Amino acid sequence: MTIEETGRCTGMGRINGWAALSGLVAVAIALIAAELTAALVSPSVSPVTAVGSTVIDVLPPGVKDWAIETFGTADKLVFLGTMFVIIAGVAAGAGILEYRWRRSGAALVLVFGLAGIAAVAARPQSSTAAFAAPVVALVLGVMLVTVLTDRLVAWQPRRAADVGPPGPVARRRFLQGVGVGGAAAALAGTAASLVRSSQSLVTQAREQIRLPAPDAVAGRAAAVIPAGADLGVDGVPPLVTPNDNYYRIDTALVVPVVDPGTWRLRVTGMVDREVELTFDELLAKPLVESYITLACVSNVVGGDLIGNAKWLGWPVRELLAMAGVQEGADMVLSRSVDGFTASTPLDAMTDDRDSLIAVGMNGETLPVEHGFPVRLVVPGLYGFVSATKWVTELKVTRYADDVAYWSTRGWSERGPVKTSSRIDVPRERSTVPAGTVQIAGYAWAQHRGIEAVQVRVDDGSWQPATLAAEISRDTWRQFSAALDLAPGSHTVQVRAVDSTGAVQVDRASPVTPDGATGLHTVTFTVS
Ligand SMILES: Nc1nc2c(c(=O)[nH]1)N[C@H]1C(S)=C(S)[C@@H](COP(=O)(O)O)O[C@H]1N2
Ligand SMILES: [Mo]
Repeated sequence: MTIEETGRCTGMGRINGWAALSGLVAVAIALIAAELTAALVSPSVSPVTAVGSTVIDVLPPGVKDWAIETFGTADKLVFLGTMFVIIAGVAAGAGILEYRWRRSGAALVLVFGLAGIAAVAARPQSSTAAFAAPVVALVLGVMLVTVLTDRLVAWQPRRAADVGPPGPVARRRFLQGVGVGGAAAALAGTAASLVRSSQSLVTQAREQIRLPAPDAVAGRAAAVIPAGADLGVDGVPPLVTPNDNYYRIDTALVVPVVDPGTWRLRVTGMVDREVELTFDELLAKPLVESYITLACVSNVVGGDLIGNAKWLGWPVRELLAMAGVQEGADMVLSRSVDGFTASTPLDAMTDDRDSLIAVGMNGETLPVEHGFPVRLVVPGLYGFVSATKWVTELKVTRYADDVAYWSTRGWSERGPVKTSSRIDVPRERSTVPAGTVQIAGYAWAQHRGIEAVQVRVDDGSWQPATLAAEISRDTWRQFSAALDLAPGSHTVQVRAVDSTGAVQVDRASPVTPDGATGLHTVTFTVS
């Protein structure tokens, strides 16, 4: 009996389809079972996120910068989507390979499984338990691609010698394998997401925290926002950014899960005595509440990677004083649970500014994506050199001895915020009615303060804008200017002057290595 006579042979294209499906189902079950395992035994590290995080860490800096600039806060979604497509491609490929050349597809899955184990090993948050998930993925993946291909070969033999049970029986066995596999994947996926949502254990812990009020000692409560701080121009984002709208930038593919009950902050390095602080001890300290505008170094001219919040925390300088900083130190390397580090000039953490070990944001416990339970906020510096979220260690050190995460990836080691300004209204390419046109937005030069804002229309002369009252020199400041403009197209520009008298740099330069310069320019039509 030849293969043709059995009527088994379908077109090669269709067989490839079935083979690809075997690979997809095998890898789907393997990865979903691994996610379930990770959710149960090591919530912060799963094979998929470990591989993703490792890729993010080793990606050429230019690619990351491009991704943040192009996709902004959606960068993680785009990244995960790309990963999904690549994994699906590899899985389908493994299925086809395994059908054509037995063991080759399984070998491919094995290699990816080993890569998963290596990635988990490379994650700073990994414990021994974290290895369970990639091992589960590897074993299941190799086994299932082999078993499903056995069944496919029995139904669609490649050689006469392969022929096993009669066609319809073999077909049923293969389809059953794929179907049961798909159902198992769906079930495991549901279980994993249920477990994940109970990781709301940390969310629950967060909700139960009652933050103390700032200390009653004079100077520890937040400044009262002066009446004239908000000019009330329509279309200008709120002076204090709601937590839900606050920009989020970090390298964490999944938000680190940190239990406040076991969280510790250690002060190490060039100190007289190492200090270890628990969350309860931190809450018992005399806390300060302060409005601070935090900006990302990746914020392009006119961009929105900037926000202003009322932060509650304990001054870093008081913790450093407890530890006793030694002669010769000039930097604090702060470290997060996920391995991210930032290098902050020691001065900025020992002078009188409100550099905070923050636990609260706008009257709420720190949201998880903004660093729960504890993060740093330092007035005057870009986030990448100061605002470590999920912070667990402050190492007092020297720039000569230690380098932070971004400084090894093309960014500078220091990052004072550059004097900048942004026009929020009118919007680019909008049309506004004839008459008096309101130009309004924000200017910022954290810790120096804004002294003046000027606008100009159609390359005319600079004219002073109205400045809103300032909350403090650590926050952004609104401006507005009412201009009479003739109908037609107009271009408006803005520039700020900081309290040292320095005028905002008008020459355009990119965000790397230490923040963009240039003037925000908006073109609109008066009708
Ligand atoms: N652990 C950790 N902390 C981090 C980062 C990070 O990648 N990981 N990114 C920093 C950068 S670049 C910025 S701009 C701020 C952003 O803080 P936000 O997301 O709360 O706005 O966090 C900083 N803290
Ligand atoms: Mo940033």
